[in-house]
Amino acid sequence: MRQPPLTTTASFQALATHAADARDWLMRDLFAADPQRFERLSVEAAGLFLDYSKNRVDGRTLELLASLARERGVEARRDAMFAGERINNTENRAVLHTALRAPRGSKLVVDGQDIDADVHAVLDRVKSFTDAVRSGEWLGHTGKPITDVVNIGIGGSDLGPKMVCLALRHYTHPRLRMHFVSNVDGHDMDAALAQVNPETTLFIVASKTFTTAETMMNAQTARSWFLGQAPEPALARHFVAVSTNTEAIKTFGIDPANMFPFWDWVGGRYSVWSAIGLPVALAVGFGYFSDFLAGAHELDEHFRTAPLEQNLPAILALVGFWNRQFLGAPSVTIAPYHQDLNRFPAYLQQLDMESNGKRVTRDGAPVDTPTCPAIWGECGTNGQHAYFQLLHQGTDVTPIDFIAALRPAHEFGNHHTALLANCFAQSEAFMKGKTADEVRADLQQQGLDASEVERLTPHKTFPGNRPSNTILMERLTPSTLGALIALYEHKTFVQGVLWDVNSFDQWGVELGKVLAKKIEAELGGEAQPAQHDSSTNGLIARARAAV
Ligand code: G6Q
Repeated sequence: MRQPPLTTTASFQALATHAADARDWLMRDLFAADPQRFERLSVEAAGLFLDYSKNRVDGRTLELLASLARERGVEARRDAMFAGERINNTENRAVLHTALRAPRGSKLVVDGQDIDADVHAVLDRVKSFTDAVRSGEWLGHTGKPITDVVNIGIGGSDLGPKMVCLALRHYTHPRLRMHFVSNVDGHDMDAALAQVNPETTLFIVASKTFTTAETMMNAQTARSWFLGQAPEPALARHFVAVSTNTEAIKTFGIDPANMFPFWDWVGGRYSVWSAIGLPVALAVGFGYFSDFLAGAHELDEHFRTAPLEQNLPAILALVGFWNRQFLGAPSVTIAPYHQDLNRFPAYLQQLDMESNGKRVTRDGAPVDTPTCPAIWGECGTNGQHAYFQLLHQGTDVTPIDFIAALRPAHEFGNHHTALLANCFAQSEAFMKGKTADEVRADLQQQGLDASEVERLTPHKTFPGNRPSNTILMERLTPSTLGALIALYEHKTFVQGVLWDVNSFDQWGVELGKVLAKKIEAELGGEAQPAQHDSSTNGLIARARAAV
């Protein structure tokens, strides 16, 4: 059904009126007025606890946001996604990453394809292959067990497995070292190959399409490097592929028996749950990989069944939408207070910005409001010593998602106490700020004279009233990590429905690819200055002169 422009909807207009009042609210006052605020504005599911009380919202804001979600058809679109309808309308595809983590027996059949059977048949193959590599039964061509795995992929075929392998490093097999090569920059491959031995290395060529330029170049380089030191038949023990493109894999020279398939209804950035997760299953073993899928499934069930008012992904999406639309927040910071989630902000950058970085609706009309904010971040406490200055005292309001585990996976207890103290202190500081009067009182107490107090006060004042969410889990485990990723996937989905964009295509990445092909030919061959502007020609000329 065609959606009316967002700003013309009754709920959006009610929110806009409400927002005019909310602009003057101080969160300090909201907390003071309601001792139950934390209890009322927090929610728990699938091992995740979300505190969203430190946002500039009240009960009415949340009611209006839930009405907007209903008016935009969030529940119906959610159900359509789970049922396998072709909601990716510009590519005419279903969007079924949720089916990849559904337990055996879910009986989902879409367009005659028995999704449940296909998914579990591949998972069975992932299990037997990863069991064999991990146990040492799968040997390299000279009879030695595999010690190193090099995943060659980019974008969705890299970010997910890499982030998850890092996050679950406590669960990884002691013999297997994981490497990820994504960049066409030869330094990336060079660094990986310098660390591995061809006799004991397994290469995974991970590409949904098996046409991605960077991955193809990296895969060819790895193949040549390997064949420089091993005979051709050895390829079968050292190269496997994850793809939807069987023909291209055969052409590349990988035995189809070493291919792990997936399907066009799995978007790249939603593919870590598919055979693209092979590095994860190799690293942590199929049991923990299954726990990872099960954690995501538990969150899926929550998303599918909980009313919007108690639905974690819906709340995260609605509050984020409020901050973007009505408080004008141009970006969102992701701050995991867990070093093992080091790559999580980068992962979310792709998930959110590639999904909702759109400017037209599903019908091709311009979206009449700003859409996806920029997503960025870094682990706490490191970020505190870098860009948190801007978050506290800069001119933009930047909402922050704090993410922490209550229990660490190490035994240095005092470190964890310090870490959590910092995490909670930051959210408190963002909310409360420090008024000019409070600063003055402090400075006077330090014995500064009156003119010095006045000179320093504006610099030391914190406006506060800056929104944040805090997501807590008991521990970072395969299951809670699965739930955490699914939480953000569905948050992204809900925001996409509010803006009425197609969150599942990514046409914006195409133009640069086409131009890069042309310029690559010019760098190695004849320049075509008539095709470019003076800047691009100038840059090409400099690179040609340097060769
Ligand atoms: C993700 C994008 C993109 C994709 C890469 C790799 O949603 O589509 O990041 O994953 O371009 O694509 P291939 O897996 O086809 O090599």
